[in-house]
Amino acid sequence: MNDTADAAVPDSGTPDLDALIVGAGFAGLYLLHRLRGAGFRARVYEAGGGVGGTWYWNRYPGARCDVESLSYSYQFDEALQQEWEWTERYAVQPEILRYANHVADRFALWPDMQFDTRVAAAHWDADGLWRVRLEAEGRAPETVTARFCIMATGCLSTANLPDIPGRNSFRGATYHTGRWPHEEVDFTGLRVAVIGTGSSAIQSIPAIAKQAAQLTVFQRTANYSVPAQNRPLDPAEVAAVKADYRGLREEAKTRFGCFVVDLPRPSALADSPEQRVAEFERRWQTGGLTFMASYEDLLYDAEANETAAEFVRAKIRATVRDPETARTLMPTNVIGCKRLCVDTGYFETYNRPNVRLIDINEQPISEITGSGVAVEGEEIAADAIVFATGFDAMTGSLKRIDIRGRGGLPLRDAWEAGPRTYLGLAVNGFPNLFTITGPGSPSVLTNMMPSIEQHVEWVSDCIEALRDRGATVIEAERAAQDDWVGHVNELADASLRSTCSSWYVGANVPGKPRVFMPYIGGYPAYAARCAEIAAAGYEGFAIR
Ligand code: N01
Repeated sequence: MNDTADAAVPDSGTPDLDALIVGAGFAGLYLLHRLRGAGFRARVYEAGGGVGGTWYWNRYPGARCDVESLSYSYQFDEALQQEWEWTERYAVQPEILRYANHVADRFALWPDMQFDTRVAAAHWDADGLWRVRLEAEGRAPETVTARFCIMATGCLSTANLPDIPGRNSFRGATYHTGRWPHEEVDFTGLRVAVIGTGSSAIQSIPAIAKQAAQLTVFQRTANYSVPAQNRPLDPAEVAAVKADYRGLREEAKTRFGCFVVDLPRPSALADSPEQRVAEFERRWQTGGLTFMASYEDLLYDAEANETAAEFVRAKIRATVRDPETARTLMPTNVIGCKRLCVDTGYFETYNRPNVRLIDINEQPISEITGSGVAVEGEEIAADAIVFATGFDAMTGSLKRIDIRGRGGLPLRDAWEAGPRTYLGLAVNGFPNLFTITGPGSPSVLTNMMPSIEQHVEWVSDCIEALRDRGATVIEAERAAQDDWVGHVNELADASLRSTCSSWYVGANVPGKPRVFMPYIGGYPAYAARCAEIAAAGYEGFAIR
């Protein structure tokens, strides 16, 4: 840590808060608990009307986590993880939201959280404080000062709504999966159009198809999906995990994605075709994200990857009765390049007589009309349109806030060519600003809950360390940030994951710079590096 860098900051007086936290998702809740416990005056501001972050907004039918519930939960408090009862292998959205509310109750977080309040701007002032502008409907904007500003804004929270001509002329109801209404949406007897075939679409399409009179799916890129094989949790299995919850958590921390699946075999190409199919089939039957852990080289060797891709295509061919629909559903890109989807009855849904698939590469959408979706050659009548078109991932929620650092530098300008961070936690030019699971950290490539906990603990330990030595300002150094960005890019370039038009590289948002945003080296290597940097007195940070 470099104590001498940069000019001294004038005494700033007492701010309204030691730490201002943006967002009441799982990161914001734990930050508040942890910082308060360390004696800091912390407060959460949240645009939504309740806690839960992504699980507050993503209420679409079929929404469920595809990391197993016993692992997708906090581990920082043993009593909490012992007392909470998950009911299914993969928890549904309402259950995860209940869990978030339970955590807020259990740790008495409510008095220090303010809802329906959007953080519109955060400006670093010469006096060494963040001045944060809050906006709430029906109230005059308010400014709060804070020593530290912590962005717990989530990686997938700013909806991507494509600018399709005529979108606003549609007379029926429109929905975005990531902004689903709180009241129940009933599609019974309606003609529904779903645009997109990512994870949210793949979860919601089977549920919508059961209600709708007619469902038309507009697909731009076919997607790989594996069955969840969801089931109620067996009490004996839960008891076994709870008898040594710490053991499961510690084991997870040694794994790439920070959750435990069967260890991969070394190389798909080293096995015979029969052995390979047997291994893929075993993982397929186990269900979920374990499929991509079949072999170590699936994301590094195109030929190995193709063996897994072809296995999934064969499953689609065997499941979908109409050969033309099956062909359209078969992806041709690298498996795992876009986030692997996990489904319950997705491909089977296309065997229903009320479901139709349109490949918009062959029949492009020309416009949305008052009464439906017009593609080349025909208009598909619809009473409702569901945009399952994803998010402005990882940077969208940060760039939406007018964040200005030293010398008034806007974050939007600093990141014009793509996000640049040190460890995905801090940004040069933006002192005392932290980003939880920011770009440049493993985040979305891992189980988000332990990745959030690792960041929250690192940040709160860092703020405590500053207090202990009487320092008030910390800032990532330019050289350390450049080295980290270089390292993140180098790892991404070696992987097949960076080779397609995914939201990992920002390709889903027109005009967004193409940069592979998450750190691809896995949780263990990343967490070890963060710990080393802290142990070395916050190497790569200037502190004063
Ligand atoms: O979004 P997506 P999502 N015209 O970006 C298409 C997490 N998640 O909300 O692939 C037509 O994946 C787009 O097409 P293309 C998970 O990490 C987790 O589904 O860009 N189509 C794509 O098909 C996931 O990866 C869980 O060619 C357009 C779709 O819309 C991430 O969130 C559940 C279009 C968007 O897919 C995002 O998933 C759900 C346009 N103009 C989500 N623009 C669980 O844990 C976009 N598309 C269970």
